[in-house]
Amino acid sequence: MGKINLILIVGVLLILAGCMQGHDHGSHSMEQIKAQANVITNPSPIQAGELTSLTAVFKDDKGKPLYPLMTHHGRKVHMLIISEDLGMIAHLHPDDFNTVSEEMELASQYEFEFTFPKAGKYIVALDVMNNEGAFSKQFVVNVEGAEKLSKINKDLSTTKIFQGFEEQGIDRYVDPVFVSDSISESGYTVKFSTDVDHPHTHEEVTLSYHIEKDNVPVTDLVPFLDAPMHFGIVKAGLDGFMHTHGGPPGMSDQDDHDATVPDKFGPDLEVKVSFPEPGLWQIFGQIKHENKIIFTSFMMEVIEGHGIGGDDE
Ligand SMILES: [Cu+2]
Repeated sequence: MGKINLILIVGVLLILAGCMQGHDHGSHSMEQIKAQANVITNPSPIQAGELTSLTAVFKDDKGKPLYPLMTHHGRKVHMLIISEDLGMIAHLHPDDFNTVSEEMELASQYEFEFTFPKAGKYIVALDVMNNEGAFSKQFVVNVEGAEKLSKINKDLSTTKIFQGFEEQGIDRYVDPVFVSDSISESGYTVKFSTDVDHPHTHEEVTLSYHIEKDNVPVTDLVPFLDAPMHFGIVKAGLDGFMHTHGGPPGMSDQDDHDATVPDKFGPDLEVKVSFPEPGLWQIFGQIKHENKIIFTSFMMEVIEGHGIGGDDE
């Protein structure tokens, strides 16, 4: 009897964990399916500066390989890696490294490669979708090595210059991007603003971006992986994460896979989000201009709201 109760409790806890993940997609969350994911790294533990293979394994709620996965935003499996100092991001897909074979798809096992630059903690966030809905899962991995990640540099500035990185194949850029190092003369000036001065938790906030190059508004941004703008939004401490998409004003709801994506747009972009937890959040954005991929990064402080937590619809 006691054993059965324990199993029930564990079951309920797992379902609760699943529900919490359902809120990871911000204000416009898609239907979240029940599934499981795991990441196997080689070497394990991961060593800084050493090429690491990461294998993501997806299972349905019955423990069978999660198959077939649907292409969303140009790829079947998306991985974002962000360092605990909030200074580094990478956005990877299995197809960036190898042709995804039918065997891999049937087993729902997908391989990635990455060299973690320094020792410390990183969030590894996975996103997949099938015809029933979306599934998101995050892991925090610990990387060993002599050179450690630095502390978070709290920087609430709202105008920054970001470099464009030449794509390595169409919509492919697999190297770590250090946002603090990306200030350069030839960069893009990005102005960040929000429609509320002090965002509260569970409150819809519009984050707006204005992009210029050499003092001229950029009006010919192009979609990157089937969305005008991609976002990886992570909380200091790596205990909160959202992966979402934005677009030109009026077309910012880009999480629906039937959303219209314009061919050319700019200089203004926005995304609507709702933060589940108070704290310091880093908002990484990704846009594309010509053959360059631009990673933006701004910091925001979110304060506890008055509403009842939990439901951010
Ligand atoms: Cu992706």
